[in-house]
Amino acid sequence: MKLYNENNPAPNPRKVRIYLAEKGLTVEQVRVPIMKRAHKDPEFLKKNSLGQLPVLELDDGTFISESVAICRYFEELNPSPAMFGTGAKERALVEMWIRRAEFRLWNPMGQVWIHSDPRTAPVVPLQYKEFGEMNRKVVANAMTWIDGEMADGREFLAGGNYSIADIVLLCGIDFAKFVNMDMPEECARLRHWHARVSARPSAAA
Ligand SMILES: N[C@@H](CCC(=O)N[C@@H](CS)C(=O)NCC(=O)O)C(=O)O
Repeated sequence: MKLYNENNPAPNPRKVRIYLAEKGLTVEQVRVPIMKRAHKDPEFLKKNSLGQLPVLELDDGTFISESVAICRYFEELNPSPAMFGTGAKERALVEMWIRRAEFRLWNPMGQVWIHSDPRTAPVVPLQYKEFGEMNRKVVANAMTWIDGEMADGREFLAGGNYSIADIVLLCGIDFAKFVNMDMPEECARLRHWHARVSARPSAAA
């Protein structure tokens, strides 16, 4: 088994590395340097036709893309400690927060990165700068909304237990900062949550 990976700041491979660290799992890793466009190499496109990282190669030759799907694969084989929730309610809440973090925060954050960041300009044929910049507000609104949801005093995003939903949000918040979108000052609950999850040794992955 091999994990095709890229170093930070690439946020999607980081999700898998944090997850593996939390589970105490080790997997052979192969670095695919994005800056050298190795992820668009015809050989790599055979592994993931979207040319994106991470990708997990199984011993039977199957390739699994999508960071959360890769984590889910490991979860099925290594259920403890549970990172996708236990029981119907917790599992549903974890799923709900993965999707909310992805749709509400990651999607607009990606549009800022693609459409208004000078570092992506060389590989984006047409940047819609105004659209990209507009999404900064959408990201800030998402952070403020999540901060409001945390007013119930929950310790982690989906409730009382640290989960993959926290990993998705953590990697999103940290990449947003890399694209100059830090958490708004007034988001004290979100900032406290971020400090807590960042203090876990896995966050260094
Ligand atoms: N939804 C995918 C997103 C994968 C993704 O966008 N990965 C980035 C690295 S963080 C990438 O490969 N970008 C290059 C590209 O999209 O061309 C996942 O969760 O794995």
